[in-house]
Amino acid sequence: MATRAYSCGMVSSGHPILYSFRRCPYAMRARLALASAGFTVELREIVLRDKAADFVTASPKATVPVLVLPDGTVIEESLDIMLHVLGQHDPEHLLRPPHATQEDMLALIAEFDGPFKTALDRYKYANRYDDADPLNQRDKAAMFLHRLDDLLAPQVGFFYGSRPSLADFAILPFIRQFANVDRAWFDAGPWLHLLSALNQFTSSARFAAIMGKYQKWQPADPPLWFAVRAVPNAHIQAENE
Ligand SMILES: N[C@@H](CCC(=O)N[C@@H](CS)C(=O)NCC(=O)O)C(=O)O
Repeated sequence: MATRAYSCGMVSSGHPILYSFRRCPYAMRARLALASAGFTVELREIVLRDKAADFVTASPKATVPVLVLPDGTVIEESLDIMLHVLGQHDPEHLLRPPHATQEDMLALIAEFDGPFKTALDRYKYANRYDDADPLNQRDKAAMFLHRLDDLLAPQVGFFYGSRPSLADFAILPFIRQFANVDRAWFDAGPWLHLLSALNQFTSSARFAAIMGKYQKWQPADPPLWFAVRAVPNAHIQAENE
């Protein structure tokens, strides 16, 4: 895991600081892991077109999410944040699903962070890329969806068993992003298990709890505590009913 030390005296509360952006799927990953662990962090909402100086000082690469630990360690990759948080406390066993090893999950996540995300960006933001044909890119991204649909077929709802895992929470925010580019097209696709899993995820109490709306953080603001306590994961609730 790549971490950096940060010593500008910005960590004052004894709690980690999460620089986040509500709609960013990478930041959703971090918030989902923190919610699962039940950790409290100070949330600082970043506006990407007007990044706070403290955020850029903490992490010059300036992408969200960034987690600054009380000892000044800076974790600036979403997956590293998930692994760090769940490595400390993993009450829902996201790192140990019934039907996969951590290596299996990391391999799947790498496919979605790599070629799937490359195609997704060229589909969603085709005008930012020379020669990107959005429909061709949509087809490229869609090839990866069949893989997920096959994984979901035996247990309906989760990639690796009867409860969510690191892979579900790392990948589903990006499936949501892909689906929302053209929701009617996605909903008509041949990935019924994935559609059902996505709908279950986005309508869960857990997802609602990590999607709170916050004002842009200003240095003079009092700390805004992000602490998801006892919000059931709708998946687990359903399993126990
Ligand atoms: N590899 C990074 C990617 C994070 C990322 O690209 N986040 C986007 C927002 S969704 C961002 O901050 N982009 C910087 C910008 O738009 O200036 C991670 O996993 O955390």
